[in-house]
Amino acid sequence: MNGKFISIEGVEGAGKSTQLDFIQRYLMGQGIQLTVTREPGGTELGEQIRTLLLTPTTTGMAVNTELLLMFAARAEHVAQVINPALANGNWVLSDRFTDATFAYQGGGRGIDLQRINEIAAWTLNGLQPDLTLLFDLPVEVGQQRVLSRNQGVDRFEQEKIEFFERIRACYLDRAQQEPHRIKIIDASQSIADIEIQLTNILKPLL
Ligand code: Z5A
Repeated sequence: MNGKFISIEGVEGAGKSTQLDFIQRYLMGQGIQLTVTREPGGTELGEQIRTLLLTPTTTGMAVNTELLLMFAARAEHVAQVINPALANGNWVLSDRFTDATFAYQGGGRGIDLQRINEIAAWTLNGLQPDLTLLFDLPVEVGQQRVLSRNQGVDRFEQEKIEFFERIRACYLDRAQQEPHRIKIIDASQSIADIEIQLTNILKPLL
């Protein structure tokens, strides 16, 4: 029997990485064999593409190049990691997947969503998460958290606030269109309260 595929999404600083650890501990504590991975990346080739995409010194990348690199990394990720793990009965937990492309390259960069749909259909052969956890919070709160983390910023994090507002709106729009798959987490709450929200969503899946 195939395992379940869960993705985690949200604007920067929403707390995905923080809660990824909690979700991992929770699911593994229930005896689930879990593959934890991320996008862009998750494979050797995908991690090289990630470096190209995130390095702040990569300047002037055409939006279509950005879109196609996201899908190139994803095609590799699906073929090498996600599909084999699911076929093996493992669950897969991915820090971002295709919803991020709709939000960032569609909402953020302004690429036609229909074009993204077509590339997704061609590349993914219908694969989509069984559950997507959308960490939602006001963009400024996420940005404050990233700044207080005191690490360098990547190529996306250099963008203006309006870029991230469009991304947030696109994510929320998708959640409204697919309420059964995409569950909104109020990421402005405390870490402990978010863990309760996550447990309430994950429990029925078990
Ligand atoms: N991207 C794209 O454009 N298209 C695509 O198709 C895909 C991706 C797949 C990947 O970056 C970038 O690629 C991403 C989108 C783009 N760009 N951006 N921006 P990533 O996913 O690796 O990085 P990120 O999204 O920027 O994640 P992040 O900045 O690391 O945020 P996070 O993981 O959501 O947050 P965190 O590290 O867990 O928390 C941030 C800080 O807040 C940290 O100090 C925590 O201790 C603190 N924190 C966490 N939770 C809380 C709560 N509840 N209260 C208070 N403080 C908290």
